[in-house]
Amino acid sequence: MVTLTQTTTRQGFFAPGRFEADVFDCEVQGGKIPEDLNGAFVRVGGEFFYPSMYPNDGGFSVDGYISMFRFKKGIVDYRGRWVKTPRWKANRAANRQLFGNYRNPFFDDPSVKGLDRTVANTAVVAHAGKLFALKEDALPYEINPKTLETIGPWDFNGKYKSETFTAHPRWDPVTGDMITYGYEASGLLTNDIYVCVVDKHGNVKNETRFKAPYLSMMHDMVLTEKHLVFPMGGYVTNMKRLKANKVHWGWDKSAPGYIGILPRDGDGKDVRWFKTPLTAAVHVFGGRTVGNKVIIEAGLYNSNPFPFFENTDGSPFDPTKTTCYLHRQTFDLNSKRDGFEDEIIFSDPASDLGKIDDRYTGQAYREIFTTYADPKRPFDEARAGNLRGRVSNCYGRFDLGTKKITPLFAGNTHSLQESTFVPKSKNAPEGEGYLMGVASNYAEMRAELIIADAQSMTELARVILPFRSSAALHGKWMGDDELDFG
Ligand code: V55
Ligand code: FE
Repeated sequence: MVTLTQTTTRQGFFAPGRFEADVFDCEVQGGKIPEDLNGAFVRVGGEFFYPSMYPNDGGFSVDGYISMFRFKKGIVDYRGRWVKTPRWKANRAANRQLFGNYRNPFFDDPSVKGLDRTVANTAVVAHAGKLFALKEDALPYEINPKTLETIGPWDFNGKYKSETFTAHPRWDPVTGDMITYGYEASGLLTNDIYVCVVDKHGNVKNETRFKAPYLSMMHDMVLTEKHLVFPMGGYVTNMKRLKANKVHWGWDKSAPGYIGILPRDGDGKDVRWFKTPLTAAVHVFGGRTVGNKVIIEAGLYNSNPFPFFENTDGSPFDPTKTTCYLHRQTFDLNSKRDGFEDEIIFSDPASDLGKIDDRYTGQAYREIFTTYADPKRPFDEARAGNLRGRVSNCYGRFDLGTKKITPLFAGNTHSLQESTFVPKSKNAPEGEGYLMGVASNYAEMRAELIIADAQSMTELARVILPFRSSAALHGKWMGDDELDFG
């Protein structure tokens, strides 16, 4: 029996869904589905099966739920399944939550000691014909792309030598190599980072290790033609925290921020650390190496944006300090200093859910697709509730050359999730293709997939689901040439 605790973040539109779904030939409004879209928009996020064991657990322990909009010749089918990790299966067998707080194994039910605790709820990737659901505390979980049923963890034939794997690996667009890493690579509270290159056939071809200045979250990285760039800092953990039944990370605003730069043709000992007064880096969009300079672009918060990672000094969470701006950071590898240039290149608040056209990873790109909140747009509070100013109501194509943003407004009862870019063809110019993403329609209590022309940012069609699909986090377009969706 389940008792679902009603917290403010789990009510109304955000109440747990508790079902798996198949919807064939989905309703489409406003236009036709382009017939050259063949593949699937695959997303993963959290959907509570059993709520957390402890009240301070927060949003990152929610059971992973993978879903896809499968496009075939102008018809879209939807499918949603929980990621059936050992944790999910153990909970189902016991009919209750057996696992304690986020990345803290010490207060789990004794029956699950030693079991993989991951919920695989953060991101999806396709590589060498396999589909994976990812979370940074464990190995990738392989998923059957036809059924979305879970196959199990994948260690690359025993060749991947870390207990963890990032939610945000990158691809070399020239070689098709996947460049990936894991932090806390040797297990709980270890401070080593493992970097691994997997070739386009799925074979590990290169690896190295290094240590961070201190153990902190390293959620994302940048790949350039010559370097890997790892921002970190602010999030701290230790045995004392874990033994006190706290979630893995606390936020220490006095801790320095660091950016590690590793030459791709080098070894872990060649990493160079730059230092910064703290800003919270969660996602980084892209970057490039130009001569002796490494340049990255990212949406950076002034402070920790996650209320469930509490301040270590005991002060309350301050939502006014979490505004996100688009930054450009320039690191001079010739300089002897550990400082660097940091410029805000777009001074309206954005979100850190930005994407470039993946084919330009590591190269000079011109466009970033972001999700953002425009407070000047209308919001229908009578129909959609008291959420004015708290919804991401626009997608934007941000042009780094002109510094102009071309918006797409989702509607006056909507809030947008992350978008994905789909090139029109393999060789289409940068940014020519489609942008798609899911909008939560709070008035109609349903999810709507928006499909737009990525250049004009005009809407082409909207796929309507007859229910809420609340909490997906990261998603990706995966073409029929990448995966066999059946
Ligand atoms: C993030 C999300 C996670 C996580 C660590 O968005 C970092 C950042 C959904 O889980 O475990
Ligand atoms: Fe992420």
